[in-house]
Amino acid sequence: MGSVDTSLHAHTSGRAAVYAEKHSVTHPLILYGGWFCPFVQRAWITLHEKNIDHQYFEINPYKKEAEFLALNPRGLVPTLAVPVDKGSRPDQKPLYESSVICEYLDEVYADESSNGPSLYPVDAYEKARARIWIDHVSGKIIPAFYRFMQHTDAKAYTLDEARAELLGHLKTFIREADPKGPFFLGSQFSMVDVMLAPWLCRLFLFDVYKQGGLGVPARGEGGEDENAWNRWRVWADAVENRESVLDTLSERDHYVDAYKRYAEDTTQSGVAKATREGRRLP
Ligand SMILES: N[C@@H](CCC(=O)N[C@@H](CS)C(=O)NCC(=O)O)C(=O)O
Repeated sequence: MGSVDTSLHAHTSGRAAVYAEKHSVTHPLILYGGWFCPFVQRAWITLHEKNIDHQYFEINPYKKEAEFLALNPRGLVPTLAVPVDKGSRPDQKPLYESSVICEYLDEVYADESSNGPSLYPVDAYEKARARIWIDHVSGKIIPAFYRFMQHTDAKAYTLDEARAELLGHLKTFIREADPKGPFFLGSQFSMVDVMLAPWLCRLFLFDVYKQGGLGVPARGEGGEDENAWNRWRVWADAVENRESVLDTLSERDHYVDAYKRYAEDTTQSGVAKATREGRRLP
């Protein structure tokens, strides 16, 4: 994979280090993660929200150890090792794909007294509608995030086009949010919020790395989009300050270091390569 992505800070830091340490003891439910990875943070937030006992195991997915590949042939984090009772011998089976992991955790850990409410609405229509916006996050917002982050002068599209694409998808998203808020579905934090939260926490990187920054207009300067951006600020503030989000974040400077290779478009990560080649993200 080259030295590019293996020079990452090796461990969680800040509040994520505290949370990881609390979950460092051997447990049959194991989350294999990388502190920098937004897909991992989705799974981590879900574990935290639902108060699920587990072990967090930090790995560098760019160094594909045989043991890790045996669990997840795709060699990606997050990977979840799930306990399965095979008669007398407890065993583990792997699960991967962040959205699949989150859905699984929500479904299996459903004891309201210890796990709290489901992260999905109970009503079938509302649940299906939540999935539309989860799909919008994964299929539209996230690919646009990487196209913007990996923009260089060598691209066939301009920086302004990349920025407009991301902002357009964010506006479409927030216009569908419950107007009262603060979360997407209203007063309850839900899976829609979980799915976008990690990238929300990384939006500051556009101000660090891209000329003109993220480009969300300041209050009062949103023109015809003023209401949408005001609603965006309410959502962003509520999600960024959610305990489960704060507890799964490392130090800002470490993200700045980790995303330099994305901003310069030199990283060899699967996500970056797919973005470069115009393919669907892994
Ligand atoms: N679709 C996957 C994406 C996971 C992913 O791309 N993880 C990255 C880290 S952020 C990874 O493991 N990369 C290793 C590689 O690209 O070789 C998910 O949602 O879980």
